[in-house]
Amino acid sequence: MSSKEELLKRMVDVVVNLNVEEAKKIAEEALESGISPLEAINEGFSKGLRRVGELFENKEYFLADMIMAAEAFKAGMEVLTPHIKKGGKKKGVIVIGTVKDDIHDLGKNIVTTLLSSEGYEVHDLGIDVPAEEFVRKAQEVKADIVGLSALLTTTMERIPEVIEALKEAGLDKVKVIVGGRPVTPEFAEEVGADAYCEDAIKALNVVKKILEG
Ligand code: B12
Repeated sequence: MSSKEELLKRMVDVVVNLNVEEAKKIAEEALESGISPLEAINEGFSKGLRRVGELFENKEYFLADMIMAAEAFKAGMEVLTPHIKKGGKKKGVIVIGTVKDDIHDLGKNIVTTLLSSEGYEVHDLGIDVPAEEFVRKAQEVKADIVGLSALLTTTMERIPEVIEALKEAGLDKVKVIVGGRPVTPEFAEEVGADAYCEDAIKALNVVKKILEG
């Protein structure tokens, strides 16, 4: 195994082992060794959380473990995020948030960070955001795109509600991009979203395509 692969594997492991302190250390090590922050997030820490999700599903991990894993992830992210390079002038306006009744925000935050760092004006409404709030903010800031995150099978049903509310408010031109674990490209298409993004890099490419052609 190359030293890079080994570092990325250790990043997966610190999250699975719920080790907050080690997460910070390994994030620093990764940066020092020249691994890009995005690669570290996608191939390291995020994979660790995915594994934790599986362990939770198999009842090997409990809610408290999932909370600690999220803490380890956040600790690593704090080290990595400032190193995501900033660039570009304002290119478009995006409103993003996690749908109502859903409090997962780690993935959405990565998308927000990446899009902001690329020069998009991103308004992050946070978690548990009702449809009306997406509409209100999109009107206020004249959003080009609304991004919706849903991590639960129960809350992905909120996505069509937001799309409907945007239409009712006459915001037909606003593009809707969606992401989160249970969401699929088929679901996105079925409910009338403009794009499904499996990760933050895909989100950036999709946003670029929508706004810059
Ligand atoms: C960490 C975690 C938590 C943390 C969340 C902490 C936080 N601040 O976010 C805590 C402990 C709070 C939590 C709580 C719960 N969780 Co939880 N959680 C997870 C876990 C392990 C990881 C999620 C995560 O952050 N992944 C890492 C990020 C980087 O990936 P991501 O979210 O997929 O995001 C990427 C893409 O999806 C995409 N993306 C995401 N959002 C968006 C938005 C846009 C606009 C775009 C373009 C792209 C995009 O880009 C992101 C970056 O690459 C998942 C397992 C999993 N595989 O997802 C379970 C999971 C989602 N949770 C689950 C459950 C059941 C719960 C609880 C109901 C548990 C409980 N009994 O209370 C509660 C629900 C609380 C609520 N009302 O929301 C289940 C859902 C099952 C289901 N079918 O619905 C999962 C799948 C675990 C499992 N396998 O059972 N959870």
